[in-house]
Amino acid sequence: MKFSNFFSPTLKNIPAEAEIISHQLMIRAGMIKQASAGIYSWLPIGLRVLKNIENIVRDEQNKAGAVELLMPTIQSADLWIKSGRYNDYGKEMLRINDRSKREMLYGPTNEELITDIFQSYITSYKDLPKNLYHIQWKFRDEVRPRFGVMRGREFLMKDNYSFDLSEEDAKISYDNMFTAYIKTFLRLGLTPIALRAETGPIGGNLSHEFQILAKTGESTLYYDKELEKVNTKKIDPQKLQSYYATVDDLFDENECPIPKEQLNISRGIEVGHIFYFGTKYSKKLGAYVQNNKGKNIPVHMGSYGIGVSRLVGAMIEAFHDEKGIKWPLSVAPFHIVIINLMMNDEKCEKLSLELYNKLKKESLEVLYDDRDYSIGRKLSDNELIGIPYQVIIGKRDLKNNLVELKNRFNNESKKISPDEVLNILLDRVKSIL
Ligand code: 5CA
Repeated sequence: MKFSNFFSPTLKNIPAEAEIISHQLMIRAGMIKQASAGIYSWLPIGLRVLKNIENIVRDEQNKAGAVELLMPTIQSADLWIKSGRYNDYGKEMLRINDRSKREMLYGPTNEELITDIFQSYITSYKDLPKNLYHIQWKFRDEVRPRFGVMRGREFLMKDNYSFDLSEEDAKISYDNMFTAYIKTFLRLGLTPIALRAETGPIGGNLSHEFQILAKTGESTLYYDKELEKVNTKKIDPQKLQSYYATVDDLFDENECPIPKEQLNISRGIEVGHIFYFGTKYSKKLGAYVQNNKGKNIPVHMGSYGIGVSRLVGAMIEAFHDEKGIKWPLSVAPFHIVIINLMMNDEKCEKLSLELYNKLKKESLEVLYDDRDYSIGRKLSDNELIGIPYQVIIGKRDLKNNLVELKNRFNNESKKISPDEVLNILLDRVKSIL
């Protein structure tokens, strides 16, 4: 992609409405534009990152044995009236009337719809267990949308729903998702802490939140210090769940089972939340299967959510410096940016295009910054956007057959020959594809 043909509007000044760094950087780097309170357009750079994160989340779900489908954003109120949540959900639910005055809603979550799909087709224990998911936009009319995509009104969520014959089996599904969540967040380069949590409007009595440590997080976490040291290479969900770790709503100083010296209190961003709620929805919506004795029993269910669009903000909170964003290669909008500092120099232009074409041929995502802007503007824009590898081509160095290769993630840079640059990039970037 040539930058001159691309659309990536950067801003120099910090937007007044953005309180936290990730929100500021997302606006300044041209990732999102607010359409109305808590509702955003995703501009090209933002969309690329969102899709990359979505694909990692999807890949880990598929590896864990979950099966993808797609349910609509707009739902009929009927199933929600049956489950009893149409009134319970209150003002957070966006209610709409269609032209025939039928009551519709923009889905804040999908327990009802998926349970209805399940009960339409599955009637025997022989078809269990099942774990179905989708990645779809949700709408919650939050009282206080804030921090950009962190607490939006419209946001992208990955949500799955598990169906099992018994509580015992359902706990196996729960632990399987617990493990998949830890793997997903580690793969994104984040450090997740899993904590016991409130179940709220989803229901049930077993639930864990997955939080990323960040000073700007909205939740306060109370957890055993040991949790940060647990070896996550071999994830043991039972062991991780055995440590004391809880969110503020459930914390009681007088009932805390571990000594004060062992307790860490930190702020965090909730990036995932899992629930086991037994037969709450299956009984109301008729999701029964025949067991091996021919008896009809309601299935045991769990639901599991990851805030995909929230993760974009959470990752920026984790990966930035004073100049801008530092994307890990795995989710970066492009792998490499070639920055030609001298657009009117024939040699700079020739080499830039040559490298651009060679790297593109190897299926790498390359941006060629061919804009007719000042050197300062081009360099600062690229620091802000945070593409992990910068190849900086200038007239003076090129006389000595040198170009600069900068790693934006650790800010190390060196001047080497164009051939060496090519070898290094092919080696490093290809190894992660
Ligand atoms: N049905 C369940 C699990 S699928 C559910 O809806 N869980 S939830 O309410 O906890 O949401 C799941 C995840 O979506 C949260 O952990 C959070 O990361 C994300 N999320 C929730 N509300 C918002 C919001 N307003 N803006 C951005 N992300 C959100």
